[in-house]
Amino acid sequence: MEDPQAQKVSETVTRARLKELFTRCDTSGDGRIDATEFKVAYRLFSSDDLPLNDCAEIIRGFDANGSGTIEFEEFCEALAPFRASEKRAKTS
Ligand SMILES: [Ca+2]
Repeated sequence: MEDPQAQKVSETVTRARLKELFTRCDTSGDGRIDATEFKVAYRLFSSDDLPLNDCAEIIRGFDANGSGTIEFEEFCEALAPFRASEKRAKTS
């Protein structure tokens, strides 16, 4: 049985890291990542230049509420698969 306290702490740390990442992407600081900000962030993390249309397409895939931008909660959802694999890597 997992220690619920430890689990809660690691969850908080992960969200804090996600928030930090999100803030870095959200250069305008309005709490949303639009296609232009995504393009800049993508180039920063992958050093690939993605066309703005492709950025908008990717955002549409994550954009659960149809706002055309990625909000923090959507950002967390989008990165959930990576968080899961991070957890697996730690326990194995
Ligand atoms: Ca923004």
